[in-house]
Amino acid sequence: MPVDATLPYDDSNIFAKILRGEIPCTKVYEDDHALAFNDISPQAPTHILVIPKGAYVSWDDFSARGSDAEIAGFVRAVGAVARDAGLVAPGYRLLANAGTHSLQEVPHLHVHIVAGRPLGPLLV
Ligand code: IU
Repeated sequence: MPVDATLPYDDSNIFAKILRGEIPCTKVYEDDHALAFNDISPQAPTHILVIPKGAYVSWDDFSARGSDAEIAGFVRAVGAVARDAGLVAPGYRLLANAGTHSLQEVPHLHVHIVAGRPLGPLLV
């Protein structure tokens, strides 16, 4: 069921548990501000999720409450993951769902990095 992204952050969500080390993930990157791991149900040959370490539901929540250091660190981390995965030349897509209409399922901000095949136009 899609999340109501207007609700306060709920630290029982699965990505909060991954951040606390309570649930394993296939980690591909970690620094002070971000953790990146392979999506459990990949939609493309490369499908990585990048999450901030802070407790934020969505991009708009992060941009409102996150510190400049957290935001800059997270944006840099997303780019580093794309570079480290060798995605710059073939190209990749970033996507972040927020709220009911987007079908956001996990109420902790996550940026999808999808790549590894031609992705087609972004039309829904
Ligand atoms: P969404 O943007 O909230 O719809 O995306 C959630 C993603 O989290 C989706 O692609 C799931 O496959 C992925 N995921 C995961 O990688 N590990 C999990 O334990 C769960 C969901 I639950």
